[in-house]
Amino acid sequence: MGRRYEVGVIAGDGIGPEVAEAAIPLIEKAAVAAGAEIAWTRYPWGCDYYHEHGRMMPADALDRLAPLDAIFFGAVGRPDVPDHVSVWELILPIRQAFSQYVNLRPMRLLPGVSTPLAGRGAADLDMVCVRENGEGEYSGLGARYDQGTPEESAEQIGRFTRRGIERVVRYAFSLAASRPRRLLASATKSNALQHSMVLWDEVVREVAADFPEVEWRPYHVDALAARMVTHPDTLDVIVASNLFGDILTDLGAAITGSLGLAPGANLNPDRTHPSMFEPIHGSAPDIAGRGVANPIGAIQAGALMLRELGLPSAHDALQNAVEQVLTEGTVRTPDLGGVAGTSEMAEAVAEAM
Ligand code: GGG
Repeated sequence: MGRRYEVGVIAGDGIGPEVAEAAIPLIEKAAVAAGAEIAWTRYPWGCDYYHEHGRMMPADALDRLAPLDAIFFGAVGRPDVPDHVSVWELILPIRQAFSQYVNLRPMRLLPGVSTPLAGRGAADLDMVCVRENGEGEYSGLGARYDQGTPEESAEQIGRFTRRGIERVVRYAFSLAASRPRRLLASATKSNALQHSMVLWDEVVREVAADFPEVEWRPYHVDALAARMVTHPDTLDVIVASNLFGDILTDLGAAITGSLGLAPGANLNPDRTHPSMFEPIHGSAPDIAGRGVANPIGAIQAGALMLRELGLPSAHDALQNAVEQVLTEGTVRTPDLGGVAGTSEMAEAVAEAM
């Protein structure tokens, strides 16, 4: 047996545990076939933990996660805990503390999956969003004032640093340079956000000078959202701030078939701390507990994890199996128009491996 990897699992809430537990045996199988071993440690953190302990994860959670090779995350949030509490006490602190400043979200139309954009040049839809993942609109800065009075107001500060923009934009340009089309779209809104997005545009222009081989242009984020629907075939790599990237990638998932298919990787490119891998969907309380959630987003997140851990053949085996099952089209979860359950879908992928 080759290298042993320590992976922490935070399955979280709602459909998180259902899709994470369906994906884990497949990730394990792919790793073992590549001669590696994964030791999984499960952390029961999330909304149940919150009700028992008054917090989403323990005070020493980050210390316990820090030595791991990777974190595999399910989903966070439930109607009985305010969303801003669950998200701000679990997933966002991990991203920030571990400098996971790149949120990589591929948006590719997989074989056998239909897009609501049929006939709009979407046949070869293959985009990837590099979302800034630690600052911007999700810096957590701001306050409520004069609560309960007619003068009540709230401020949410989007804090962008030159360093924070520069590192994620550089990652995005490098990625674009490595892809066949070498295109990069930068999501901005500098006509209205006259401080933060003007800095964003300046830094993008500076970094672009180091990548003359990449054809790039800025788009106001509203125009970019429209372009994703009208001309998705003209887009390749998209670099976006935290909030813009969050929104654009849900749109990207919708036009590539289903939110249930979409994977995400919260990357620490400097490898000073573990990266974290998750399906991009949330906890979906409306279908939680029914065993019908699509596990493909979690399985593809697992494939990204294997690639980042240095197991490209394991990534390919898992990814090819997913694509084979989708191409055959006989096993489909309800989000893809079928009747298969979570475990049936995962079993089909296992058989295809
Ligand atoms: N599987 C990830 C998840 O549960 N996401 C919930 C969510 O909305 N997170 C906020 C974010 O991605 O920024």
